[in-house]
Amino acid sequence: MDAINGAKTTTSNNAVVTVSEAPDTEKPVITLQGGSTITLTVGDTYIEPGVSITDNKDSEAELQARLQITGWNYDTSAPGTYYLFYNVSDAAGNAADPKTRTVIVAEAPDTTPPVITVLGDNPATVTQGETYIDAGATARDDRDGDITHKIQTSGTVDTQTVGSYTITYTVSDAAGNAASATRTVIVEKGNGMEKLSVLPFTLYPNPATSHVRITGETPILHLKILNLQGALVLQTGGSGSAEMELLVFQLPAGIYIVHVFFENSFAVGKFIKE
Ligand SMILES: [Ca+2]
Ligand SMILES: [Ca+2]
Repeated sequence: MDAINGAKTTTSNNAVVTVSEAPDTEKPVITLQGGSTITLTVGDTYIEPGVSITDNKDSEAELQARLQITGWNYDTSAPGTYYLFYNVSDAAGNAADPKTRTVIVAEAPDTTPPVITVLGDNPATVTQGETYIDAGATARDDRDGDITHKIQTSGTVDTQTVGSYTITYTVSDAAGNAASATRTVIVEKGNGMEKLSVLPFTLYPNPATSHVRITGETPILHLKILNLQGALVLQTGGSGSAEMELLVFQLPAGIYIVHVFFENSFAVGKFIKE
């Protein structure tokens, strides 16, 4: 019996015997080529690796012609997980077990470093002996957004020494792309005088820890102490004498400006609280 050409008629002893082929009930088998999961990057072109199909009767070429691929439309413009479904039936109508391929379209890797914005003046200047307060920087990344909190700041400014200093800000995004920016800080020479006015008065000890004694030549009416931001931190009336002692132990360490009000005159001094 010829199994390939279906029914065959043979003649024997003048009798006609017709042998019918058993109906095809065997379904084709689909095998995915290229793996059941394919990973791409956004913007990549999907290339269908195809399938192989076997069947007990139909040729692969016939089955490939009847293969149906449905599901995903091959659009790789958006990241996501997509599915392709493979179906085929043989000529006798036996459907293969469908196969599914998963296509993962991954976001393109982050290769763009963050951008650091240095706030305030650059270069910044500070007078010798005064406190330098850095204005800081912000950082934004194309993927991570605001990553200001991840900025590392390095460098020091010795405000006691005239010169040029560099503050360096560095930051990396989650993918490890690094950025850095710098600020130049110039410590300028001050007037070199501890007392800003020419009115004679002394201020000691300086630096101070617990108290400051101020001695003028005329009675002191009252005193004000301001911080370098100009905020009044201490105020007191005078004692009627040319000498006063101020308790400063409660002040945070730093540099302070003293306004001394004498009769008919005014003077300004500066001291360091340790
Ligand atoms: Ca079949
Ligand atoms: Ca980035």
